[in-house]
Amino acid sequence: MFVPQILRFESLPSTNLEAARLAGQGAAEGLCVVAREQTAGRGRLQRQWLSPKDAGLYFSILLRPQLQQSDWPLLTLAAAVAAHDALWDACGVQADIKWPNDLLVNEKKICGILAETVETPSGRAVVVGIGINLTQHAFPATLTLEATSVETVTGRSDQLEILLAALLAALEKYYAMLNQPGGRVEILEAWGERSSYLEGKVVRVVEGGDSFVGTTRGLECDGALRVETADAKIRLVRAGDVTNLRPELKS
Ligand code: BT5
Repeated sequence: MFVPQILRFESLPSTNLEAARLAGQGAAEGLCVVAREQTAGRGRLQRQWLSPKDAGLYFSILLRPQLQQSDWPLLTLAAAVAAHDALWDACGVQADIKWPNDLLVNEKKICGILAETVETPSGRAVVVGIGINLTQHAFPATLTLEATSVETVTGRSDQLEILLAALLAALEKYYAMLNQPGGRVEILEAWGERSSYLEGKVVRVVEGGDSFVGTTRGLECDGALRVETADAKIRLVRAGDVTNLRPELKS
């Protein structure tokens, strides 16, 4: 369990960077950083997360997990489950989870999650950063092809505070679940119930310089995605990008 402590900023380069900086100064588990805009919002693999002013929730939380390091990937799955539930509870948005932790509506990204480990004087910690789009007016045209927002789905963009409250409640719930005996399995099940990517999805996987096509076949107990290739072999994906090759776009 953690006790949330929320620090709010008008503008930051990145809420993850600020949370990591404070972690280095000894900040406690549960420290949350929220900014109205990010000038250098970060995605995975040095990619960018567009974070225009008041257009989304830009949030990071510091965790100091007692879990075995090998279970830490489950933290990002738990964060995806929490963001999924928060979007539903606060905004009535039903999202799909794309492995490992993108949230999509109609195949477009509404939420991205970036978990980063940080070395601190009191041990290794994790900063989990979550970006949720509330509106996409300020996005360049190229991004509107791949991104969506709460406003595009529901017509409303004014739910930042209730979304934040729902996100904190859900993070507390699933973090506590993960820390209980048997919690790993429960998180994997919760993830599977919310993701169309669990089983039978034809995907392209890009991992480092490698790229292959296959069909998803569930998760390993550490959260790796099992993908069956044309030669009936199972490959385990731990760090790649996964794309649906047969999108069924709704209006
Ligand atoms: C992610 O990376 O999806 C992780 C994003 C995490 C953002 C949060 S915001 C709070 C915290 N502080 C940070 O600095 N970061 C975290 P990735 O899977 O690499 O996706 C990045 C890609 O998504 C980009 O290359 C674009 O194609 C696309 N993208 C950029 N901005 C977007 C947005 N606002 N909405 C949807 N897609 C976006």
